[in-house]
Amino acid sequence: MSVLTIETTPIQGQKPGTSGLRKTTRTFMGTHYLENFVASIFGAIGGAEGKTFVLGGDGRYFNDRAVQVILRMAAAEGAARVIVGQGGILSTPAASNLIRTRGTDGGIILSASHNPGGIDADFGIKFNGPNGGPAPESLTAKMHDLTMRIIGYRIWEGADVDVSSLGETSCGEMTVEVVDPVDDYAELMEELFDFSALKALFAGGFTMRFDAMHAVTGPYATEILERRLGAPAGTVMNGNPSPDFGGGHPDPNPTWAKELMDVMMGSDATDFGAASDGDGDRNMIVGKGAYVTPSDSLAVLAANATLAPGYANGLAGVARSMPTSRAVDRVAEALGIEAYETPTGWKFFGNLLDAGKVTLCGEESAGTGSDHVREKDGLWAVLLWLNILAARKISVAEIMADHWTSYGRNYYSRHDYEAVETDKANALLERLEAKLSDLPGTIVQGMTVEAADQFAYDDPVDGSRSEGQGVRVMFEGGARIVFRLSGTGTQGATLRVYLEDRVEGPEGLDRPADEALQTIVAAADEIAQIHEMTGRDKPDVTT
Ligand code: G16
Repeated sequence: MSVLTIETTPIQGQKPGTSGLRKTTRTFMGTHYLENFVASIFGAIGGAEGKTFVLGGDGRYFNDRAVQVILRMAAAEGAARVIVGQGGILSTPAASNLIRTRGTDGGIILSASHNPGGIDADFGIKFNGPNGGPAPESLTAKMHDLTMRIIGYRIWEGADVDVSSLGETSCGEMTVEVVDPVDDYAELMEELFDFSALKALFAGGFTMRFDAMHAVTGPYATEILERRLGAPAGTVMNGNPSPDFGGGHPDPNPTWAKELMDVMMGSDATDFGAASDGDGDRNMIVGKGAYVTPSDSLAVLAANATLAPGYANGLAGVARSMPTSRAVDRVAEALGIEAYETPTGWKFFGNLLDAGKVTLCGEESAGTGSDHVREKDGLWAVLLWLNILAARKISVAEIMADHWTSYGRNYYSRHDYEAVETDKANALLERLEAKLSDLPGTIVQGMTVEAADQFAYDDPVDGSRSEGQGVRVMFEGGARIVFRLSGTGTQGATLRVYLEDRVEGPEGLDRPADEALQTIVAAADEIAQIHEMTGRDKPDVTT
């Protein structure tokens, strides 16, 4: 075996964000870019010698080349075995599952999630630890530090490894095991959910559309929904994955999953609609004429989880990211379980899940999941919804109405201002932070500010502290606005404004969200002077 040592120099900006390192595809294709980061991953985890890893990605442009580079680097570093999804493909939750069930030393996942794919779009890479979850901040900081000091990396010189056929092959002295990307994951779903009830549901004429958005969940959804559960062919739409996601933006929200939304809001709506993103960890839920916000979805899943066999013994606790609406807190209160509030980023749920403090977690960014893996899981959320619908035998709209009657409603929306000049976005937040201490007691759009702060999180398991996680402005009566910059964008800065208002009921529970939130939207602009500071009249995306 011939191992080459290649000289390199540090490349600026290889700092992992909310979820790994995400940059434009062309950046990743640049000389030494991928290699420097992969070498830094191996360095940060104390080397690859004798270790076993999982490797796969969402199939976006450059996935295939990156897989070959990583295999050769792992071989050069003395890794014992790499388990690769056939064709280099693994959805993020399926990768997390394999890392756990095969007892590996972690895995490398190639994805920029919901960001578009293609040579002129985005690529990404992240490392998940032996628990199957995204590397914590302490580890990503080490990776970044190593990228700043790297002088060389090792790579095995040889032909491409054939990852198109199932079975074992090798790369130098390292074993490469090519596995079916769907099998293990589909089996896990069968353990968690009542597949007989779901089969009976579809056999009884229940209709649904699952929009795979030309992304990685196509084969997973087709196998589970159409083959194992007997949903009619055509239930899965846009089910053929493509390297540029059919030229689309694989983000399951009403803006980007418009094709599905049009179906669900039209006269031919099916009973249930759902979508998933580039790497299969996000989900969107929509009923006939009824869009369910991710925050409400988390609350409904928490309130009804025991209807699924995998959760029949109840929930240990729940967790949500700070900007996620507090709807699930009400459910936790009623169930008498703890509700944790973490910073944005699935990695923050890992410790809580590992310590058995929570069973379900979720985020406003269309992510929900449980302790079955250590990632959010799009299809899992869809199957839990289906299990609930099969058990309760009422529509999505009826479930929502019932939920709001029992727990009150947290009207919620997120406004995104994308590709804002970084300086302007930073200035907006700095200005806001500077006036935080003056805000309490002031009246904005007729509402009194109760408290305002910059969110910091003390991890109850390992005691680590994460600061600067978003500006919160809380109003008397339960309304709240959160401002933060996205950690996943690749162009300029994305300003996210999270808007929430609380209605106890019984009146006022069924208003259109944009109407119910008008005053909060105006308050956000008044407090942050979004228009003045960014020059933007309206958000680019509203979820
Ligand atoms: C990632 C993280 C999520 C986070 C989301 C949005 O999701 O895993 O925890 O909520 O990004 O983050 P931001 O607001 O910083 O852009 P994904 O699906 O992109 O991996």
